[in-house]
Amino acid sequence: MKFRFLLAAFAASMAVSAVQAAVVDADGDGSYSFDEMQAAYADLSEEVFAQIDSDGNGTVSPEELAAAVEAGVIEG
Ligand SMILES: [Ca+2]
Ligand SMILES: [Ca+2]
Repeated sequence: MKFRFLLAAFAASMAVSAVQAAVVDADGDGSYSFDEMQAAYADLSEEVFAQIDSDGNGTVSPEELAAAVEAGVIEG
């Protein structure tokens, strides 16, 4: 049971680090702007970006990015 939990946590951390490798926070502000996202996803549209930016503050946090990948909105 505990092993299963550790395995799931490990898989989750792997997924997050893969996402962080795909998108580079070029200005180092801790979140991903449309330009930063588009550098990793060349065909990203503003509609999809707005969908990923679930709190609508204009930037994508690592959590929003991970959620979008998990939901299949974008590839990790
Ligand atoms: Ca940034
Ligand atoms: Ca946001």
